[in-house]
Parts: sequence; structure tokens; C-alpha cells
Amino acid sequence: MAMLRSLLLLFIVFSMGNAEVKKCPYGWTNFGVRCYKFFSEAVNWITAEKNCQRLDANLASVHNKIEQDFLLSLLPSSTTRCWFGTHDGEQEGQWLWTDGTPYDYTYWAPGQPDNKGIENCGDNMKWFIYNRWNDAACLTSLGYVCAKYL
Ligand SMILES: [Ca+2]
Ligand SMILES: [Ca+2]
Repeated sequence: MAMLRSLLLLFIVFSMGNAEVKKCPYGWTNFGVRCYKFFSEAVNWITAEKNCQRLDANLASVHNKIEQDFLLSLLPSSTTRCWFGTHDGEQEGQWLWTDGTPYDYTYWAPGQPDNKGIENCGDNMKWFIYNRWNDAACLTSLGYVCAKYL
């Protein structure tokens, strides 16, 4: 009986060991089921997405106002804009997320997206009163926010 009890105890200990809580890598911030990080290095949009992919991430997608507010909270106050994961490069006006999630939410600034002079990449602005999205020329250099699943 004592043996059985010991075996049971061992089983429980090992089970608990396997049920470890998933954590974000150092420097990334957990929100919901994803981990986010702002990179201040200013690069063009495709470089930003590729840099995220090297970290098993994509440029961040946004699916509701709570995620939008969280994403902007990652930006240092001096940084007014960052790349995030939306683009309409394949077909004008058909916006997609680089992480493949459904395009089920938008938060464009007034008058945006305006495709002014050809703008196919989304930036998120902590600027003036808006805290909203803009479409920008993809070769613009901006910081960016990557996101990946836990
Ligand atoms: Ca466009
Ligand atoms: Ca624009």
C-alpha cells in the first residue's frame, strides 16, 4: 500500500511538471494568447515582417479595441507610429493580416486608408488624438510590433 502511495505521489509530481505554464520569451509582453514586442529599429514594412518571422512571429494583427489599446501601450511616447501586420499589396483595398488571421476588425483614422501616392502597408499611430491606423508607403522606415502565440 505504501509502495502504491509512493508511485501515485511520483505520478502526480511528474504530471505537474509537464503541465508547465507557457510564458513569453524574455522581453516580450503577454496579452491574451500571444506575446508582443516593440522594436524601435526603423525599417521598411517587409523588413519588419521578415524580422518578426525570424523570431517565429509576424507583425501584430489587431482584432478588437482592447488589442489596439494594448498594442499602442507598447510604444514609447516618443514613437508616434509603428508598422503592424496589415497590407493591401495583392489587391488595392483588400486588406489582410500577415499572420493569416481573419480580417474582422478595423480602426482606421479619419480619411484613412487613402492610398495616397500608393500606400499598401499599415501603420498604427500614437499620434495627436487618433491612436488609430493609417496606410503608408511600404518603404517608409518605422519601428514595428511583432506578435507570436504562446
Ligand atoms: Ca493601398
Ligand atoms: Ca494614408
